[in-house]
Amino acid sequence: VTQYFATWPWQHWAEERPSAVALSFGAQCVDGECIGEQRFSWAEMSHRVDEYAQGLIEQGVKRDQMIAIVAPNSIQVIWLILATLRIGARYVGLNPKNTEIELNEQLARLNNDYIWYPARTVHQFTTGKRLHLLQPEQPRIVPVTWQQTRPATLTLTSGSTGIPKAAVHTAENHLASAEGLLEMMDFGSDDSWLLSLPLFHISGLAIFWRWLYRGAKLVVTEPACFEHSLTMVTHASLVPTQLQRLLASKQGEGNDTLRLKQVLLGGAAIPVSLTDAAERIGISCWCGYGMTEMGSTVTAKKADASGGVGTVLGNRNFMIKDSEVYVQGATLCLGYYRNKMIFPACDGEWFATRDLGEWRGNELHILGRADNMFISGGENIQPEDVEKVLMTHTSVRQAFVLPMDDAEFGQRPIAIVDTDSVLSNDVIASLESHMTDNIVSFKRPIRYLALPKELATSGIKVSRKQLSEWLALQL
Ligand code: 4YB
Repeated sequence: VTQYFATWPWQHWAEERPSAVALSFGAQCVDGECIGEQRFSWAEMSHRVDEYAQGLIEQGVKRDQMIAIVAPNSIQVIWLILATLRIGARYVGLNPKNTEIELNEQLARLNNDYIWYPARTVHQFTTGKRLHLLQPEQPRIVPVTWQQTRPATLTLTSGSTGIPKAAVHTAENHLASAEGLLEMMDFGSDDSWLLSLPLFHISGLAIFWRWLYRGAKLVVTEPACFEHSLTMVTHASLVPTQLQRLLASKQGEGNDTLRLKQVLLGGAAIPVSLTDAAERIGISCWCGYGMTEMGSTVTAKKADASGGVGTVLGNRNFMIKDSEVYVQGATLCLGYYRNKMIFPACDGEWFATRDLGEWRGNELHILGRADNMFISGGENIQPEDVEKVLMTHTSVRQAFVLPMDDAEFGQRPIAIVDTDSVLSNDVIASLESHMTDNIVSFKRPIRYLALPKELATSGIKVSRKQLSEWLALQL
């Protein structure tokens, strides 16, 4: 077992490189100019974390208690997570876009001791005492030492049931994840990673831990300056739709304004056409495959002409059994938190991802999720298989295929698409002819519907469960 740090990672960097910039936040773009950027060095940051940690202690927070945060990314959330770790408490982030009812259900299951949310929040929360980000009245030493095996974070992940599970990770899990990824991808201590994904999702949390692991710079900006902030960093993590939007907005321009060296993609199938287009304007893409339980990325590669997700990173293992991907390693969570206990995430030594995979051309290929498969007229349809073909149509930005009950076939495929222009009859005809040319008849969608806006943007991933509930109302 690797002992990653002898003390809190930020204290380590504060000793090693006290004046190096650790954090940048608050930058806004006004008329193409970057104003208001604030910075903290590792030394300043380390001092601040101790203060906020004392502030939490003064409000009664104890070791091993749980602090829930319901907020979009912000500098406050970064301080709170650091302070939470500093006092040996546990952080869980919730998606503020959930409804008040959903959030209160999730909180009730977590049974969090404390809660923090921004002042402007309109929701009323029913679990946990409200916390504030405070500096202490009297400076005192925080009597907690760094222990990398202590449960540190809980990350909600929605399974097929829709009831999210809370994966518990230690700092050791997260640092092992960072270490393995950064063996493959260059991320030096002078580099900066944009906090481009939410801290309530593993993809955002993984950025946080890579930053601490390397002692590099973390850049936190308002969602409104997202595009501009990409010009201020060397690294970013993006889901494919974010990269697609970025490219669409840059159409015709080169990448002169982007310092961005490397983008790590993941979370969903990554079209080769997308990484090709990014590479053409000078953005190096990495394709990753991962999941919450494994502390994010499991396999990765530099983007190339094949649609695979590369090979396994250090500190993880994987195998394919009966077409399903199984994973294990030092990054695997301790288990799921329920009723004040932690239940193992797997039966034996391997975590069953429920993803279907294939080892081909010396790399892993993800074929889709086992739970998504359905049968139409006796033939198996893997929706992701059909979606991949839909996505090769030039005007399709995102595509989902879902089953619709059918008296004759049992179920038949329906497509829900996000297209560049309105989904007119002409566009549908063009999609149909594209499918006729490229996929066997039983897999061709029998209807096309436009992806509703509210579902396209409600989170980092479109939820199939929500899509199918929406679909049921359309037919
Ligand atoms: C995939 C997939 C792929 C996941 N092809 N299906 O740091 C990172 O690794 C990162 C960088 C940028 C964007 C996202 C990430 C992530 O962490 C993503 C991790 C994630 O999505 N976790 S999850 O628990 O919400 O979902 C996991 C599931 O997502 C997997 O089991 C797959 O079904 C799917 N998935 N990467 C195809 N490249």
